[in-house]
Amino acid sequence: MKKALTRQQYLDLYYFMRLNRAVEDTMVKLFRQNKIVGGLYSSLGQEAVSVGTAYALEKKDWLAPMIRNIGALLVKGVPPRDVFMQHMAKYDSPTKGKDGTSHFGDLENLHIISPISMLGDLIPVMTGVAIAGRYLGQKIVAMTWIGDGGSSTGVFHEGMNFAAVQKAPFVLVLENNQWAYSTPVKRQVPLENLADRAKAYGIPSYVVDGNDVVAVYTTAKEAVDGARNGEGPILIEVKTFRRLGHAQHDPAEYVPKEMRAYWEARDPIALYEKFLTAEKLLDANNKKQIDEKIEKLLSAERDFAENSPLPPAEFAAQGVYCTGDDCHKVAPKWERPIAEVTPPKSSVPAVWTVKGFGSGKASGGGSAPIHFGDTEKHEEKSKDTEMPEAVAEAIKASAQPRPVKSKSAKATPKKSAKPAVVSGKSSARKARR
Ligand SMILES: Cc1ncc(C[n+]2csc(CCOP(=O)(O)OP(=O)(O)O)c2C)c(N)n1
Ligand SMILES: [Mg+2]
Repeated sequence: MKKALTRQQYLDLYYFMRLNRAVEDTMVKLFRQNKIVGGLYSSLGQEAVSVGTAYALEKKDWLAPMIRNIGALLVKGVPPRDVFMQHMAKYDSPTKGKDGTSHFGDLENLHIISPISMLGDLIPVMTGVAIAGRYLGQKIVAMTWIGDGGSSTGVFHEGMNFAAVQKAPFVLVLENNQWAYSTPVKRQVPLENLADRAKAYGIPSYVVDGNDVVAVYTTAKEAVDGARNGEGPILIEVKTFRRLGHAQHDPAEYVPKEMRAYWEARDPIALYEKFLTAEKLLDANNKKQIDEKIEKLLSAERDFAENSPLPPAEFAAQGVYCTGDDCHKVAPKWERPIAEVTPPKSSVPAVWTVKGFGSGKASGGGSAPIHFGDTEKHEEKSKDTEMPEAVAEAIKASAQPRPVKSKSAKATPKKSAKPAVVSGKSSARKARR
């Protein structure tokens, strides 16, 4: 680990990793007390990924977490009580008790898009957020995460291709924790580095040690800066390990012992403490202060969550669907003159002209909508489209509108549409271990 950050940044990364772990430890206790509604997923051993990547974002940037990214929510500013209350389905939670995990967002202040359970679907959605931000002149970057398993869905590829061709300011963190449920990576992808998927879209990629928070942060920062500067989307593969089962129900006995031992010896928080101590950024006293700060905070947040009521039954049907302004205001926040991107400045001349269309006496002229009744008759006939006489007779007899022969509709584009070229700057780096 290289010393490249400010002391405050180093300590922030430490604090958020510790907070991430402590929030999840608290939820395991709540789960065992039967206070958690639904499943409970864990990011034990993956804290450096959520924290290091989200820490590279600015306040105005947007993120959408997956199940193992509670750390990213904490970095973005979500209070632990909201995470607890979501999992406990409490009335004061962001979804008012309508969800048992972290399916909540904050469009107004924190710029968080709610997770989507269908793996990969957040990729085109966040690409859309990134493009919308660019259109509105906001200079934002959008980020989301995907697992090794999720990177094999169709929508992953559609989304990445869309992001690449649009040069969207979008960063995708591919969290390779070696397992998708009980399937090891090698049994679902014939690649050593999942970052190589980026080559198919002509975008840059990185491979980074996901248990080294400084490496994760510095890589993510470079990616976020590049995306913000208009270089297009970037894929970061972080290599890490899912230390527990898929969720609380899964003892993960299928994980080889040696594999578990290897990664447990590389706990991201323990590794980072060693680094901070060696660099004289953390001593026993600072550590004690941080321990106490987290304990005090979580005890208050947990009390708040426990004291929040369950939702009253009569509210069950409310807030299920967005009902407009009384749900939330969705309005574009322009940060550039709207005239720059709206007609007449943005209007595009018609590309296609079709001889005869729109030139009839009742039409509005050359650019009028197609109006078959007024279309001039064209004499030439093409064998391919010529209608057999018997069919024509039958149509006439049934008084159907006169069919149009498309033979003379020679479409001439004014400008030839050039294929978009995306630079093939694929710079997969080896993991820095
Ligand atoms: C399209 C889709 N297929 C299947 C699932 C069910 N599912 C939920 S999580 C999961 C495993 C995901 O593994 P991975 O992407 O590696 O993420 P990890 O759990 O390791 O963080 C599956 C198959 C889903 N949610 N969406
Ligand atoms: Mg996985």
